[in-house]
Amino acid sequence: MNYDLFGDDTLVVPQRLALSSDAWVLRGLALPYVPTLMTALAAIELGAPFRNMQTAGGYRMSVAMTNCGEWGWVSDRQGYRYTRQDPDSGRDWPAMPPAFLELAKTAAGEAGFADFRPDACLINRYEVGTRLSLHQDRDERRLDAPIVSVSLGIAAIFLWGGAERSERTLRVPLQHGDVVVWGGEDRLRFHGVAPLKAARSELLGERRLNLTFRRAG
Ligand code: MD3
Ligand code: FE
Repeated sequence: MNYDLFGDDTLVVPQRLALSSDAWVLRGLALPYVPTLMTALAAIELGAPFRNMQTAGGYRMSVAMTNCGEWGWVSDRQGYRYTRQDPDSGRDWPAMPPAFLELAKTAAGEAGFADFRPDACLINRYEVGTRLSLHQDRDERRLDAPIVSVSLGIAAIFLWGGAERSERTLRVPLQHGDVVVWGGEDRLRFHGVAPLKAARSELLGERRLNLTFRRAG
């Protein structure tokens, strides 16, 4: 991938912001990939539609989710886990598109994590007003691998906490095309997404999509 987004020699120069020692915001890194990502997403949605999963407590998550790759993250009355098949259809999750893998590997490399080979991509869909409460990502078998997150559509405030739930959170605005990579000592930080404020994106309307790439198996 080159950074000549507009094909007229105008270069998109990604900005790297260190949130901490092992967490990076790569501003706009995903922009050149957007058309390819959208085509691939449409195909994934046909095979594995977005759904609002249940929690162990019986609530439904406000964020709608689906997956692609060898493993998919699911939540139901039994709790959280990764599965090889979509429980709604009984079929394997749609394969990880090559452009997804390339973006995830490139982003991880830019943040200093060589040889990232994700086998799971959780796709979150936020409507205005929806949120993701503070949590840790610890259902993956490989906590030594980083997680790569790609934001698309309307902006969100990402909540960046500490090692304990009670620690204060910083608010990090994430825009369309931004990529966040976190691993190492930041891998188990508490984090979440503040209720999405009303806005309109050319590409996605009043919505935000987030792709998170993980090494789950
Ligand atoms: C975690 N998704 O799916 S990813 C999730 O925007 C999830 O949909 C959010 O948390 C979303 O599990 C956030 C972005 C992110 C960025 C930096 C982090 C998560 C982080 C740093 C440390 C821990
Ligand atoms: Fe998370």
